[in-house]
Amino acid sequence: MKVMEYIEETLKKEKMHMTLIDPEKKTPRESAEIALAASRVGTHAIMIGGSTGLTLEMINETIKEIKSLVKLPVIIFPSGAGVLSPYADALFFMSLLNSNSLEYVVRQQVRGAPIVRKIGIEPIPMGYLVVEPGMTVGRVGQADLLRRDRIEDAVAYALTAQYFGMHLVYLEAGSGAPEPVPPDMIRAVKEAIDVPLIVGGGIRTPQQVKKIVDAGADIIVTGTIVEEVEDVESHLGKIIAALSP
Ligand code: 1GP
Repeated sequence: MKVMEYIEETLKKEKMHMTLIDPEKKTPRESAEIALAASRVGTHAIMIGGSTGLTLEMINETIKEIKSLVKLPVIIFPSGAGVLSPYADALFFMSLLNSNSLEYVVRQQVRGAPIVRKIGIEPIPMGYLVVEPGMTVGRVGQADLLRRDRIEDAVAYALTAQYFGMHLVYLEAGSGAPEPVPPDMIRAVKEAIDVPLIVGGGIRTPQQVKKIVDAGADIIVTGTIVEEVEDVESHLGKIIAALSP
């Protein structure tokens, strides 16, 4: 089954959680152990990415190690065209639609497209929208940050992603953000679009997950918490349990 089909089929039954791992912050073995712990408590997919300093070799080694321990789909969450690994199952073929730089809207994608074709991984077209404060990805991606109080802007960008034919919309507050994307913004975007909505950045507690899911997010992404906590299973278990009504 293709990864996008797996996402669509899973969303018919339940909300989803994806675990983001940054190969720059952990050894391949540590990353694989985090992925294994996350899989034991029900995460639905492993995303691999980071905003800075990643090499293809680090990504390849990390994905190989993860694949040796877990059966979940591994999806590349790319910072650019240089990180497209043949060992992954899929790639978020994404455009940072509210970037001021064409580099992140389309040029990296133009560089990556022939590589995607050559290595044969599944591209999943996704509109990526960076909301204040944006953190590293906002800065590196030269985002014209979506203001937290300008909900209509987020709705307009999300609709643009859908009308371009993108299969997913991702509302991103930035990794390590002090607060996740506001629930009112999530609610308004979800009401406007028909494609699944991913929300990530700054999600640390089950209470936040509940608010985000109640507002209409279909998929939540957490990264930082698995890097910081000792007991990934226990912490992530509570986060994932909060997805269910
Ligand atoms: C970043 O949305 C993801 O791209 C995850 O953010 O690291 O804050 O969980 P955190």
